[in-house]
Order: sequence, then C-alpha cells, then structure tokens
Amino acid sequence: MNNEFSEVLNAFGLELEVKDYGNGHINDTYVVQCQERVILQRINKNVFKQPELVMDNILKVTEYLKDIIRKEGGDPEVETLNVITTVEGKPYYRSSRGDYYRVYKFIRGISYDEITDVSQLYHAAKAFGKFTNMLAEYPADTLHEVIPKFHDTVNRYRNFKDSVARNASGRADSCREEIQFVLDRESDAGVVVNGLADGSIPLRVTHNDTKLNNVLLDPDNGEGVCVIDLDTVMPGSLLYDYGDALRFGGSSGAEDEKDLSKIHFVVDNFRAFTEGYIESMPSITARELELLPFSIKLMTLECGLRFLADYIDGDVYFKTAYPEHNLVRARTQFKLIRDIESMMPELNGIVKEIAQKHGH
Ligand code: ADP
Ligand code: GN1
Ligand code: MG
Repeated sequence: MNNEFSEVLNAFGLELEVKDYGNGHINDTYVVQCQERVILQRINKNVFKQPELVMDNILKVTEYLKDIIRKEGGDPEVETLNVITTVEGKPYYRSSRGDYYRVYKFIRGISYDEITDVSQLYHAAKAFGKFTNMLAEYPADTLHEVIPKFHDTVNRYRNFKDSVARNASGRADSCREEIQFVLDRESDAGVVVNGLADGSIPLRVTHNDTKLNNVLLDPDNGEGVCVIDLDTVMPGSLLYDYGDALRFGGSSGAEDEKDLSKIHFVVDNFRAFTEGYIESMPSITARELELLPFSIKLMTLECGLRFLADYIDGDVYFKTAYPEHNLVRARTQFKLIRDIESMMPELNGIVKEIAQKHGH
C-alpha cells in the first residue's frame, strides 16, 4: 500500500491493523483487524473544482433519501449511498498532496458496463425514475451547481465552437465532417434549456449522469438496488436523465465501438427503459412525456459534441486509452443520432402508448 493510501485510510479510521498475538513458541501469530468492505474514491479535481460542494450535495440528498426509504420500509444502508466520515467527522479528506478522498459503504450489486439483457434497462429505469420521484419535493435551489451549465446544451455549443476555433491539438482539420454534423443540429440545443427558463419544463433534482453502470442491480433477481455516482446531482430536467440513459442504453454497441455498422438504436431497449421510467415516475408532466424521444437525440448530441470538443482540445477531460478514443466515441454518438432521427415518429408513438397505459 502506498503512503498516500495509508495516510487517507488513517484519516477515515480504516487502517488495517496487524498485531502480534499470544505467546506461542512455534508459530508467528497475529490478530488482524479487518474493516467492513468500503469504496474509497479520489475525487477528480479537474472535473469538480470544489469537491467540498460535491460532498455537501451528496450528503444533503442521501440524508433526505434515507428518511424516505426508512419511511417506506426499505433499507437506507443499501438503497442509497452512505457516506463514511473521517475520524474528525468530515465527509471527505484532503490529503497532504492536496487530493480529495471519500469513502462509501460498499453496496452489493452489479454495475453493468454493457447491456446483456433488455430487463437490465427496465430495472435501471425503475431505479432512476424512483430516484427522481423520491426527490420531487426536495428544494432544488438548495443544491450547488457543482459543474456550472453541465447540461446547458446551448452553452455546450458555445464551448464547442471555441474549441474548434482554438484548435489546441491541431486535430480540427481531421474531423471537419464531424464538426459540421454538430453545427447542422444547433437549432435543437435550446429546447430543454428554454423550457426550463420559461417554466414549461419543471426544474427538478436530477442525477445528470444516468449511464447504466451508475445503478447497481441485484445479482440474484436483477432488480434495481441503488442509484450511485451522485457527483452530478443538481437542479436540472428529468429529460437529461431519461435522454442520457437511453443514449447509452439504447445503443446496440459500446460507446467506443469502432465498427459503426454495429451501432444502431434498439427499439426494444427503448421500450423497456421507457416502461420502467414512466411506471416509477408518476409525477411526469405532459410536456416531459412529449419530449422524451427528443431528449435522447439531444443528450446524444450533447455527449457527442463533448467527446469531439475534447478530441480537439487534446483529450483534457475524459479518460482516453488511445489517441483517437474521443473521436471514436463521438462517431458512435453521431451514428446513433442519425438512427434516432429516422425513428422519431415510431418512438413518439411508443411513448404515447406507454403513457396512456399508465393513465397519462
Ligand atoms: P465514476 O464517476 O468514475 O463513474 P462511480 O462513482 O460511478 O465513479 O464509481 C465507479 C464504479 O465503482 C461504479 O460503476 C461501481 O461499479 C463501483 N461503485 C461505486 N460506488 C459503489 C458502492 N457504494 N458500492 C459498490 N460499488 C460501488
Ligand atoms: C462521464 O463519470 P461517468 O463515466 O459516469 C461524464 C458524463 C458522460 C459520460 C460519457 C461528470 O460519466 O457526463 O455522459 O462520462 N461525467 C462527467 O460516458 O462529466
Ligand atoms: Mg460512474
């Protein structure tokens, strides 16, 4: 174990203790104090400029959720994240190197990086929908905007154009077609941001990063156990959560699949997720329902342009495994968008049908 880890574990009172034990004359005997299983995370300082505020949001939201879960007869130790504080009672520890660490109780569950069965989408949707529904009465304006304008697609376009103009990596000329693809769709960018501004779309407490691997599913019965990765919980629109989940979960392939012939939007995945989401989010409004299919396109566009901007910036934000990684990711998003665009009437029809079934 490196020194940084022993310093951090010590701060959380989690140091592994090994002591000589007993007075045997033959063997060497030790008593080992093992701790419960926990998750230790170093918070990304590049992404989260003020980790204290991230932890403040997480504590507020998880304490609130625990109360609701308890009242509903659930298990608050399992159905939401539980922050373990330092011995001094702080929800994070700043190491001597200046890094921020936090510890959560370990929750038993599977985090799927790829979909292996369509039921995973149904159960993930129920968990994400329930998460937003439980927070429906939480005062959204008491939460910090830890990444300002995170899903403000209009602002993402502004930043994208700045990245292209700056061309820090010199890569812009190698992806003119992809840049044009993004620019051609700029008129979509304002739909949700403007709806939030004029009140036609309700401001809610949202998760904002609803990849399938951010929900733990029960290894035995496949049901949703807990929504995790709460770093980006902020005021937002439910359309961000629904759209981003299907950006990922609606794809037939990995986010970084190089062979684009393997990438298409899967209607069965869409149907399963939409069923689960509408079922567990009874307070969804008519305008939100109407925009569900559009939100998938919007969030896929936003994510694609973020990958492309990062490629042009020289890979400064997302972790990459090889030089073209961000460009490959952007291309899969754009392939999906073409598919979604051609399927829009069909997707709208399916949402209407499911919504009616649930009394909307
Ligand atoms: P990132 O922001 O890098 O995606 P996450 O918070 O999602 O980080 O954590 C990464 C992975 O660690 C998750 O996908 C999940 O597999 C696992 N994980 C995170 N928190 C817990 C927890 N409390 N219990 C069990 N596994 C967890
Ligand atoms: C990041 O942290 P992770 O891997 O769950 C990103 C999301 C992107 C996603 C794309 C804070 O999510 O916004 O949609 O990658 N999170 C942040 O895979 O930027
Ligand atoms: Mg995650």
